[in-house]
Amino acid sequence: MTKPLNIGMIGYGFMGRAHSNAYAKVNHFFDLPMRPVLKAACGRDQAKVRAFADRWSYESVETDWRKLVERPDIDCVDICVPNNLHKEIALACAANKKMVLCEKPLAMNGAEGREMVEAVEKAGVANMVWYNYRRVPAVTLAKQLIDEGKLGRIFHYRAKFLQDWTINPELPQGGTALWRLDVAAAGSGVSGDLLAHCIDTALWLNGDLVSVTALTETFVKERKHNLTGKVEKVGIDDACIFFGRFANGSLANFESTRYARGHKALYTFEINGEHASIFWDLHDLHRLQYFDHRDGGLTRGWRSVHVTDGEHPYMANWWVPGLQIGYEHSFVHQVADFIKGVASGNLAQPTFRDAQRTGLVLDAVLASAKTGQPVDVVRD
Ligand code: SOE
Repeated sequence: MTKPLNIGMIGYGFMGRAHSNAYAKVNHFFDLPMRPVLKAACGRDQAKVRAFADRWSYESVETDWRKLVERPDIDCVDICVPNNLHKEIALACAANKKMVLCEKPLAMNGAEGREMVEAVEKAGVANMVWYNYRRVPAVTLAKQLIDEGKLGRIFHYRAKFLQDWTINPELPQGGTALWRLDVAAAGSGVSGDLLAHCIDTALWLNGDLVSVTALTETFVKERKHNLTGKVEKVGIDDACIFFGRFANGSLANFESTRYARGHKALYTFEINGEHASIFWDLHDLHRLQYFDHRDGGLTRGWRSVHVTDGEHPYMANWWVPGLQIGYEHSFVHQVADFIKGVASGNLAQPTFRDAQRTGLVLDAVLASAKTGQPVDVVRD
């Protein structure tokens, strides 16, 4: 029997939509012991949250997240609001024994993240952070190939996440759509928003980062603030570059920016090993580029694997071989894995504890950017 899993969604922006879509679709494609029920949507603006709830068929609305978290008919709370609210809501979820799914990055910094990990673990509630790119089938396949030892010893891990949407100096900071530019709401700039994805994938594929040396830049120093109407200092990093060392001895080379004209969401990573290399590109997300030096000499070269076959990760649940899926499916996969984890007692990753490792790398990156000196990553 499929049991209901009553979802309380806090926030109704881009991520509120991506997650709601995943809850609505997941049981159409995956055999699962639970079925998400869109019980309540929560947001401060009554008219907007009502419109969101109607569009996605949520049964009810709340305008105060505390009420939602306390409701006895909610099993699982999804936190899709700016980063400065994650901790308070997650702690309230733990206190009310609710399962909790949190948007990335987990927290404003490692200290907040630590409190959140402690709270959910002490309460014994299921928890997960939405680092969705792990569940793009081509990325999951990369993990499989690395774990099978196909690459051999890893020498290099190179990742970039490039965008170009904040170049205009007239763009304000703060408020509903632009909180990512406001340090008080976001905690950091591209490091927490974009590099966090690259770091999460890297720690998963290649293990811990032990030390980093970073540079950040804020190209536009002042912007009008939507909440105060005044021109205010910009506190976020517009661009962040770091290099570092992984525990396995390989070297890290990472870059993120919102000032790479022409690039909208160019997340790429390349891993170079002793025998083979892997390259992945979000703009072509259903392909994995693979080079194996052990291939026969004359035809040796990069293979572009179309990750759409039934034996590829997650693909047997979708269409027939050769037909590709996209960005939104990574969230569907994450919900499917979360439910399987809840049912088996073996929680799907990344849990809050896993995501905290990314938070601690971000702390080290931002600390290094202040001094230009290498900083060791703290281990909790
Ligand atoms: C920023 O533009 C953003 O939407 C991030 O917040 C997401 O995490 C990333 O996946 C796409 O870009």
